[in-house]
Amino acid sequence: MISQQEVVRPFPALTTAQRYHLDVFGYVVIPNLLTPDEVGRMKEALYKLRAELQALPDPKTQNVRGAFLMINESHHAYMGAIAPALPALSEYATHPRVVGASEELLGGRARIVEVNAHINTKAPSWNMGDDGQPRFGFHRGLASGYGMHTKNGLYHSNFVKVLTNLTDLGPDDGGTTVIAGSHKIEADDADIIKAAYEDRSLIHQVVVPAGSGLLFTEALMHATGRITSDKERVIIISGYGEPYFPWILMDSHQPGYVLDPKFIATIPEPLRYLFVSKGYIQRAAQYRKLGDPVDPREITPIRW
Ligand SMILES: O=C(O)CCC(=O)C(=O)O
Repeated sequence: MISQQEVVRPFPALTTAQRYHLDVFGYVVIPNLLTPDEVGRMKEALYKLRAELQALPDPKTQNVRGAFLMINESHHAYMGAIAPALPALSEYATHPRVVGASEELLGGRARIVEVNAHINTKAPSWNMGDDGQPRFGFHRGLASGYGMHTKNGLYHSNFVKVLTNLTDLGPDDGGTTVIAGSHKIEADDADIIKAAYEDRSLIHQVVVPAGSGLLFTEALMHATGRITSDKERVIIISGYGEPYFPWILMDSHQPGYVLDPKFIATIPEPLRYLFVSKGYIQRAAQYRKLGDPVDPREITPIRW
């Protein structure tokens, strides 16, 4: 069981239908994961952080309270390690509904391993196939069959993400694309991508209102979607692993980065376990059955 000294989060976090969808396709969209107020505060924080980062003399090698720019182009800012930079961003990664969703797929206690965000608009050019259809940068952080197990017939993964769109995503607004069911296919990635381009119904795209969360296992092949509208897309992503996972540094030009002890000192005690590992075997395994009802509690997040 998960200790009561830790922040309360919903379990099960998904309805039976959402859990079924997650198992079949490797992802599920959770509507209203964030409230409109949370969406507004987190979006404002991302704009503030982008401005601070872009004002640095050398944004490629310098950071703002640990956060740094991985892509800095006029149509695309990709910010990494953002959780410690501003309270609203720490709030995202530790939000009970976000963490609860990740823990359901992990099958136990989560640890934050990365927190990133994209602010992007239509790209000046896009890779198109010979068939005239767009290509995507499909990738995954786990090989299929690795880091997974089943319990009560349900799929669990030791590296999962919750990606929440802070702007509405219509069909032309670049919602994340995934290759449905690829988390279970132990074939070459290139062959899976080939299959998806041959039959585009295998490629699912997120088309949802702001505040919706995409929960997926990193064994699922996924990619940024193509924006063809004039709208800006803002998304925030947190990655969770088993408690013994490290905080992942996603950029080699900032070697040796670790969480700042000054930031660690500000973490509210019930959220500490999400950032700071207590040891190796701290999974606190927790499993549902498919038919178990979703936890109905409204849990108030801790404000930073
Ligand atoms: O930009 C997106 O929609 C997908 C982000 C992504 O590929 C990732 O988090 O690995």
